[in-house]
Amino acid sequence: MRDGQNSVIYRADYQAPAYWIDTVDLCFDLDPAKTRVLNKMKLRRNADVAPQPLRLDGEELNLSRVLVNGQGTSFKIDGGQLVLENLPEGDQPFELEIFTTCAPVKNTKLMGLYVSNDSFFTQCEAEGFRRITYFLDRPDVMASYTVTLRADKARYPVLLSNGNLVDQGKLDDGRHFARWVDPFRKPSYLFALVAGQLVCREQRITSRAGKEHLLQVYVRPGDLDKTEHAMNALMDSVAWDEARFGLSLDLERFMIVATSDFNMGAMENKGLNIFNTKYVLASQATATDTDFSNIESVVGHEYFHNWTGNRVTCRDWFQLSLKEGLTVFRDQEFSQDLAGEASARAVKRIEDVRVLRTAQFPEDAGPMAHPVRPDQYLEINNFYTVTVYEKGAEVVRMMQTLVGREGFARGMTLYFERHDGHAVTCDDFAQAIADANPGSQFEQLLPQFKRWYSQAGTPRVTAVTQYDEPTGEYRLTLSQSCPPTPGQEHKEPFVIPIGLGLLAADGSELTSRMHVLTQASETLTFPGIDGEPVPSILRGFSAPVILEHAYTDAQLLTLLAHDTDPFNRWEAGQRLAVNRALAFMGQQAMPASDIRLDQPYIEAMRSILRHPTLDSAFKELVLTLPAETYLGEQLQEVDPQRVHAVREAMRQQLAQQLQADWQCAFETNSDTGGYVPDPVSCGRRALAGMALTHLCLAARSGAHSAGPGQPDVWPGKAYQRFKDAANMTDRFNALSALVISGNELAAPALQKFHALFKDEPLVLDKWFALQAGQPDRGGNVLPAVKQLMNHPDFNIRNPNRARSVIFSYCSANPGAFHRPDAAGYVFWSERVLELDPINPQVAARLARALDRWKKLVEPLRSAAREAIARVAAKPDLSNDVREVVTRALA
Ligand code: 0A1
Ligand code: ZN
Repeated sequence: MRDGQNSVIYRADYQAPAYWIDTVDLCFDLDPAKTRVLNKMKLRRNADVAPQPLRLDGEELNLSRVLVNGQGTSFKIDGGQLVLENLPEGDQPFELEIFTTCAPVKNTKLMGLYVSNDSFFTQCEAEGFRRITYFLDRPDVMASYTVTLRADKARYPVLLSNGNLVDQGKLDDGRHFARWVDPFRKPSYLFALVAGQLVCREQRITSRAGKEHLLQVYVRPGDLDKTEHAMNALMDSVAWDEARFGLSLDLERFMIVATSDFNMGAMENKGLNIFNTKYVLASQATATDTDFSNIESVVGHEYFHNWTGNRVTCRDWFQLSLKEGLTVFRDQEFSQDLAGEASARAVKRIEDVRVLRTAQFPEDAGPMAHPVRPDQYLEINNFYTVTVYEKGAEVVRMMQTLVGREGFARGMTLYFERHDGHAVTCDDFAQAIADANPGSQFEQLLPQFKRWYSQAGTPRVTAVTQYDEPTGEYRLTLSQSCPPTPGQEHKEPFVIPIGLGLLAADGSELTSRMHVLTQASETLTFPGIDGEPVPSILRGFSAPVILEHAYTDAQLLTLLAHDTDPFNRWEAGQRLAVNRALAFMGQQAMPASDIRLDQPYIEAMRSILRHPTLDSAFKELVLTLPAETYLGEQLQEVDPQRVHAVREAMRQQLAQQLQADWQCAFETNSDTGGYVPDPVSCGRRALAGMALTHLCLAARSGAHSAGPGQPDVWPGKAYQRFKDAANMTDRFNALSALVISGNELAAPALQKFHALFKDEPLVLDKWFALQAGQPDRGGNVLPAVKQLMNHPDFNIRNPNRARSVIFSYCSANPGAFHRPDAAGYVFWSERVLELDPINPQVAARLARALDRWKKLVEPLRSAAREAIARVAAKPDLSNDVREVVTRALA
């Protein structure tokens, strides 16, 4: 029988804990096969709750002894929980001592205490602590921790836990110990320990407040030269939180430790953040600009959790967005502030919105749709979602938009005044923002605004305009609706801040303002407008909604050329592309090779590419066609191979028609000098890489500049650049250009790349991912993926490696995955079932690759349903996978 609950948990059922745990004294004898854990706790009854037995959570533990106030006691194990009925009566504190063992080396789920590369790591969020010892493993039970670690000194020279090191020394038999005391009370999910052969980069800093702190980044020996960027990001994070929100580092020592076996990106354990190596290690030779930028935001994210998550935590897991939405918002703001210039901030904003629209919108329209504050779950690990994180961040962003930056900062201050040291709810946060802004529109609208927390689904805003020539009156009617989602048929109107502007036909700006839409439909009137204007609606993507407006091509071209709002300028280009893609897809009979892009569109793209003052990064975003998943979402019924073919054909057209312009873009952007991952040089490298891909694509068609009949120079140039590149961004972009264009030089380049980086796991992940994600040519990708799984460097137990091959194919390569012969789906179901007993969290993420199966055209739809049903039919599935497939079939 599986440990733990097998039934759905409801938010409405929340009850305060029957006991409090005040102190925890943990002693670990670390051994991979059998680690002994002695857990001494001081508990007391919660006087506000009716007397009841103590039920402590536990999972995969071997229990040896239980003592209450030093005496043996009776107990039972019920559904994995340790139940104690004969406890001292009254509200006097009592001592509970529990001795258990566990087997870290057998822990393939990477939850609780596990071994990676002969070092020990822990992961306790959300419910991993119960795999270490019996406990009230819920975030509203906050205790003070003392931790003693004992281990073989030669094998595990570094022993770390949360807080401050108070003692260390030698033991018998070559063992040693370290004792750590965390000065802050915390929930069990923030507990961490690390033990192993590690080295660290150190930095002493003095905060604005004049306090001294020690920052450390721990990695495996040999990786130290890849920690500078993470350390810089950490120092920037400390300075930023002080400057922007007045929040200082509250610990003498702050540690980051990297592990190559990790289910997610990173974890904010108090004072001892544990990171996936992917978000720590970077050198110009091994990491791309994107890696550098991700490291900056993940380091920031985890650091900012120290206040938003750790000092103030969640009452229960339904409130997850309280810490995650807010902390994503904070890391997005951090990255924008570091980017500096307005145009670089806009680029970051567009990138964030792109993630929201390509990943969160589909989630919100599919079987796993849930509110930012969910109402129920079977497995909480399934709710670390783009909805809780990214949509949650948009909800916080709208609050800031509505009360202004200063008003929002005041709200944050009030939030910490009220709730520091407590476990609270999303309502508490929203209330603090409102109360700090008395008399504001936000305060008045608070109850309605909170629907963003309770109602799932992406709202649609429809804009209809009317211009009355004789009077010069322009009317804009905005209407909102929200489609039904599982369990929520009917939706009430949201509070939707809508950034608005009007442009004259010549592109000059006539007016701009923020309108707050609260009704189902509202009409705004603009008097005295001379000539029909072009509306720029939802500027800056001021709300996470789908905007529907029947823009004409002419209007979109005006916006693309002139809008003062960079987001809407980019958006106009995307709309032009979406309209064309949809038109081509409507012409079912037309072979993709016959697709021709019209001159006005080509010219618009040319003028962006040739623009004398626009940033390279912005150009790259505009020239990037909307993602296949985004295009698929615009359709009633999706044939992913057709979507892929149409998008590829459009890209091929851009490659051919703009060949001279790509060449110019490449030449002016290809030399960025000494490597610095700043926004300007990153943008230039991105555009140069894009240009190279298009030039290689154009070469494929034979329409090359060298003239008919002559071999084209660009694949050769790409190969040369691949070989000579001084940084991974240029090298990988050149390699991708060859792979994407299907050039014969791709094979030798891939071989060389592997030989160069065979000892760099994170680079090998890129090598695997590039091949599993390559454009399909006659069904060649699935056999390649199967071969990659037989490669000696493949290991399904390592989440990064599994993601780089299996997810890159199933989740990120729709054109290759959705095969008419259903072989992609068969592969998917086999991998989900293979992964589930190893690591249910990773399996459940993979299971979501078929979330949108109901939208597929036949026969794909039936084949996908069958594959999901095959997974669902397997007895003894984890809760994680069971929840995903049951919802998919509902
Ligand atoms: N709180 C972390 C995310 C996280 C959640 C669960 C994990 O368990 C495998 C790990 C990390 C964050 O937001 O960064
Ligand atoms: Zn987080």
